[in-house]
Amino acid sequence: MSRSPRAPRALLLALALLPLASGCGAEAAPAPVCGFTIEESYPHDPEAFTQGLFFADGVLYESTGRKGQSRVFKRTLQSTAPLVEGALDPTFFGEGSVAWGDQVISLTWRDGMAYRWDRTTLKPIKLFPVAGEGWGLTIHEDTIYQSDGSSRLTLRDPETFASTGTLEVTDEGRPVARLNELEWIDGEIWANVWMSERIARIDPETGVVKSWVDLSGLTAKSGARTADDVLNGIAWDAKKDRIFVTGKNWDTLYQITPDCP
Ligand SMILES: [Ca+2]
Repeated sequence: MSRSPRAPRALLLALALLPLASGCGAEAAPAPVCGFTIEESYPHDPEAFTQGLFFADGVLYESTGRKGQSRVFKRTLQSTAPLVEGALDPTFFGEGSVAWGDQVISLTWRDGMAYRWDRTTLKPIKLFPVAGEGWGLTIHEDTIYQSDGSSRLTLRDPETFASTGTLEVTDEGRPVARLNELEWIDGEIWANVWMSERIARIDPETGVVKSWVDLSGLTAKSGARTADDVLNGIAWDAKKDRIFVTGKNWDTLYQITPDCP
């Protein structure tokens, strides 16, 4: 009887690779996918092409896109009517926004400019250049996190808007691209992924996705009319620990609770 000399060699190779393979697998396991519960539903302006959303001062702040329709405004949970609003230059396409001190800072998509607004009146204070694409913004203490449609978040100094670092976001060891609207929620960065119904819950130290919130079905439920009408808004009321989500031109804003802790 003759045995193929290749078999033992292949077996040895497989055995040699086994610890490495299992080690990698353990480190890069896919993040769990969780469902959600709708706690409350509130109205959302179906004409608002939502690009930024956050909750502060007891109200919602929203920033919207599209040239000629881009604005930042405050509204209550119960009504879509703006309490106060500011309009961007009509040639600009508005994007994400964040509050810092007595200001609101908002991005434009590909116009290379960003705004500082008076937090109370939403009158523009300053227009300043920012390189690259602007997508989402959120803030924790003195660090602003900005997305640009890639898998990498840029950390910024809120006073100067200078970059202070980057955070590569990964799941299963692979980059998670198209990160869009952001929210700092209780020690995590939440980011919805453009053109999907998923929100990544990101470890802000490592960039690793800890879990996914799968909001499947919410877009259709929200009166989305076109393929552009995607999930794109996450806000957190830190005082009452309430999480809100909405989307571009959705007719509803939802308070949700993820099924994962
Ligand atoms: Ca947000």
